[in-house]
Amino acid sequence: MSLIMKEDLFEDQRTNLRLCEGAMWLPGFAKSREAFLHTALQSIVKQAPFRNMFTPGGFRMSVAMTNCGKLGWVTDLAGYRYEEKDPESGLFWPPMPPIFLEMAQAAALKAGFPAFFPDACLINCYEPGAKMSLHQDKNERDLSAPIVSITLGLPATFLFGGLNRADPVQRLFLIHSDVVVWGGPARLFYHGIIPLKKGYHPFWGSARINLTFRKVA
Ligand code: MD6
Ligand code: FE
Repeated sequence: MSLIMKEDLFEDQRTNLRLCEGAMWLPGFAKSREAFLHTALQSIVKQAPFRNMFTPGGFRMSVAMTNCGKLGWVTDLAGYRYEEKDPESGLFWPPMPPIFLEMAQAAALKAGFPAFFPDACLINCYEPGAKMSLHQDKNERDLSAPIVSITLGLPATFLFGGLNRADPVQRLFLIHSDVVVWGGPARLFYHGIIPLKKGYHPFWGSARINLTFRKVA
């Protein structure tokens, strides 16, 4: 937390944007840490590979997922929930790497949430065509904490609505290293991702990786 990196000070031209009370878009915030994030992610995926889980309704999700941290988000025919162990391996989820935690806390602080202690990090992998329908994140017991969301690799159009599914949505074009912080009165707002377009990122290849940090328990 005490190490200030140059790239954090001389960020690109896009400026931080408050989307509404409680939600903030921090363009390029993860840039200076991308190599560390990449290395840490590779070791997580070795222990707990990406997999396409099933919704309670029996549909296979187009987004492949894994987790790190004390708790991991899972879904199957029994429902959505958090589990301490990876149901595929029976092992605890890999621990949250210090670089992940430091990044999430720095972003939360910037958005006005000074004491963020996430116990879960859901890692989403989108290949072209993968999407996330409008949903609310409401499986977390502690709704006072924000969610910190990081985009790596290919860009995606993020839909950001309101408290009701039918509320109008804003469309945000999130690119590599953008961070969105989401809490307070916006914590339960509907959101989603439109089908990913094909592309190639020199460092991350042909997929979009999204890390979302949550305080669950
Ligand atoms: C994604 N993100 O960006 C999906 N949820 O791929 C989410 O579902 C999400 O970005 C809560 C808060 C921020 C998010
Ligand atoms: Fe979500």
